[in-house]
Amino acid sequence: MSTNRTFTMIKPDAVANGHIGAIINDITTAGFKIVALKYTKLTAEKAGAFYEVHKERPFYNDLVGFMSSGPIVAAILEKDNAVEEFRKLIGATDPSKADAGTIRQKYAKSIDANAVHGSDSDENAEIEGNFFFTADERF
Ligand code: YYY
Ligand code: MG
Repeated sequence: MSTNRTFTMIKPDAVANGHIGAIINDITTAGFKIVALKYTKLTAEKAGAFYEVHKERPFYNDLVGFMSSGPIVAAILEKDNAVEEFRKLIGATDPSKADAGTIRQKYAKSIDANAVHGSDSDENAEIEGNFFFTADERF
């Protein structure tokens, strides 16, 4: 059974390049409702914990460094079939392979600085949303 929520971050590259407003507009225009929203910056420790599942991968240290390099926007989004629908909206991990019109195709420059995160399962959406938001910060 799929739930109707997913978790996203607008990553440091997209924030630094001034794309917060455009990306949030794409997300809401696609029919997602924002049920939690936060502008914050991850410490290296927090970024490392968030991406713990990738800790054996060769890109892990660079990923943690990048994700803690500047502010991000975290959000919980609601829509039917949210996880899958949001992965479609953001496009492939490598922006050079992302379909035209997807957020990564429009706003990302490289696979390591790829503008946005999107949860890959209902279970991870729940875990990741709880990582950033307390019960009184989501509606
Ligand atoms: O879920 P998604 O973000 O599309 O990709 P993951 O395979 O979960 O990797 C997480 C994150 O790691 C990715 O968004 C960028 C970075 N990364 C990388 O820098 N180099 C790779 N070859 C693969 C992933
Ligand atoms: Mg992933």
